[in-house]
Amino acid sequence: MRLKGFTKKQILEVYNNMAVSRRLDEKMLNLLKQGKSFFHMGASGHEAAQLAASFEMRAGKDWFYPYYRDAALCLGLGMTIREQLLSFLSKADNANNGRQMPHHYSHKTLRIVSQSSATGTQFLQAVGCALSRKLEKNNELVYVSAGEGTTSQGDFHEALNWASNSKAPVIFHIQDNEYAISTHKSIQNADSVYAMSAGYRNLGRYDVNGVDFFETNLAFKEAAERARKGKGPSLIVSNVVRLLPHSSSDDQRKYRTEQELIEDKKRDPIVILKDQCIKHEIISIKEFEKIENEVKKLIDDDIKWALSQNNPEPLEANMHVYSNNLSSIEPSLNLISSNKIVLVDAINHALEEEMNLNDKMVIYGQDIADPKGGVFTATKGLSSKYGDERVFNAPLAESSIIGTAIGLAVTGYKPVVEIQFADYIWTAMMQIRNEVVTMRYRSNNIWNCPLVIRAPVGGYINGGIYHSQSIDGFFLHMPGIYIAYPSNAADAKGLLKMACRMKDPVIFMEHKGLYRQGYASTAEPSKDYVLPFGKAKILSTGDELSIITWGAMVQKCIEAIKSLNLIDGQVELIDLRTLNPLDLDLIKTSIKKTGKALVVHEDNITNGPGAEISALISEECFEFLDGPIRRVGSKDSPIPFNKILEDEVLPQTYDISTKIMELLEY
Ligand SMILES: Cc1ncc(C[n+]2csc(CCOP(=O)(O)OP(=O)(O)O)c2C)c(N)n1
Ligand SMILES: [Mg+2]
Repeated sequence: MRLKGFTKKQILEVYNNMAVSRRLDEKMLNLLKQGKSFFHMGASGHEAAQLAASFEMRAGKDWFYPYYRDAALCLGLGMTIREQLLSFLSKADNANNGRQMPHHYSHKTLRIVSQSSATGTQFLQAVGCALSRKLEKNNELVYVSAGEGTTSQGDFHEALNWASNSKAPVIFHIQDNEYAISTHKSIQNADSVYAMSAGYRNLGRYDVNGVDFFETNLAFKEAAERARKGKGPSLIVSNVVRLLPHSSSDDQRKYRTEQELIEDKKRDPIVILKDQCIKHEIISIKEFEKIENEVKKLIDDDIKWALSQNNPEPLEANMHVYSNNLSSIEPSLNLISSNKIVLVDAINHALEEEMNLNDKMVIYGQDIADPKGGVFTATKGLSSKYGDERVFNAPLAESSIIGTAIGLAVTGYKPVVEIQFADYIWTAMMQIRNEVVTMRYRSNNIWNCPLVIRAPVGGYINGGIYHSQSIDGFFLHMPGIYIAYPSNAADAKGLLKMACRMKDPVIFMEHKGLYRQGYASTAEPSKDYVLPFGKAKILSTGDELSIITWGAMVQKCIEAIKSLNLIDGQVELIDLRTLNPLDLDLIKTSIKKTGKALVVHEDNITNGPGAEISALISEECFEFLDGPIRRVGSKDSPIPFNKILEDEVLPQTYDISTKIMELLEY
């Protein structure tokens, strides 16, 4: 006997998961009252919609980007009660080891990718993951979910745009419980989520009664079939009820009427499934009760077990920010020829060589494909040579670029993406700050996204406020991402090749003013010139003053030193090459010899990289200092367009030479 195509056994299995999810909500709230945990977000009311989804997806084969309310989905995929309890109690577990809040799911074997708390970041990552499934030409699907409030985020619309345009095999599941904490959807959205998404070609759309398991499941069946046949993504809006407050920190009686809460209870998906089965005489009340009693006993036993498990070790609190897999091997310099190449061509050749080596490497960004090959031509020829599946233009949306790159990277691809101008990286900052740099840490080293972000930075090109910015200060503050900032073509090639092979995320800063400069050109190193990160280079040795610099300031310092007609051996000039890792050992050795330090950077002074480097020097080398640590950097101002004004704001040779003399004479 079947009900709507489901066998009794199948329905009982679904019911069992519903009952587990509901009982977990109840018991977790009890544990919270007892002070055993500090935060809870319930799935009560959403169970049918989530299990309708998990029923159609293949655990361990398809990919999942659930949100915090997806407890029942995860149970449906095979996550155990114990796993959910360990996370809830913040115990020492494999999934996050006390790093992430409860209900932020992560499970490697079930392909549930670690989730952050930022609402909406998951959409673009799911699209990236789906793009990687397309590249693999397999029929794996990607599930991503969120509440209706989260569809106000720009990332949601960016994700629909890219997924629809590329027919990515992804199912967007919006669980519409009408509220985003206390804000009703009538205030949140211009129209229903279903109506708002009407304009996307290739997007299948479903608006279903999400408290009805069978109706919702039908939508997932169709959507999964569509995606597997290559017809494109789908959006399923499940209209559900939120039977609990938003979280354990919320009291919904403050903003919802009693009558409304009573009406919601009438749409309880568990009661509805039971009624359907009893009415059609497929399952009896007794059989349901038997399951409920078994579930209660099982959960009680598992709670006892979970409470007795170990807490995380304090010494592990800052483990896994990085892979700790850095190479320190300095290669020998073999030159291809003695002809010089410009820095932008060195970048191009590094990319070309690495694409050739790694068929999982993909390159994309705005205007990077041929015939243009990037606004600075860094990627010229690459789409022609490697095809538009591996080298392609992205939409004009930086969050899309980084978000999808995360999704590609977690599946084993190596996205090397371009942000056209670093000045426009800010719309991707949520993805970078809350996703890229935390992925390894928050998943206790289970997931990682070692992508490379190439970002043309810097001024001196008459680029004005929005084509001149330095971003090193912001990135240096962010644990979890390495920073390269080469000053010449050979270093750029060697460092970028290394970045393409690293196990951690890298931001690769390319100074636009150096791209075609004669002084930044060098003879081209061969394919095996792969430079380790964290190894600074001494450009001239000296014993009276150490100048610590990088990027475009290297040449400015060379010019400043020259302008002073100093005796050889007075000034030691250090090009850091990478800001993270910072070669503190070399800096210390130099200052122990010279006793004086000048840090020169293009970024502005306040909270610029020089602040941190100076602090480190004063902490580590205080006894060796014979003078104050000095800094040269931009004025604390936007960078104006007019050359006369630009010169005023950006550091000039004269500013550096003045500080050199001041310190030499100190
Ligand atoms: C970017 C961001 N802004 C704000 C928050 C705080 N916050 C967490 S959940 C939430 C409401 C989400 O509502 P909805 O998307 O409808 O999902 P629901 O909780 O109703 O299932 C808010 C505002 C957050 N986590 N991330
Ligand atoms: Mg909601």
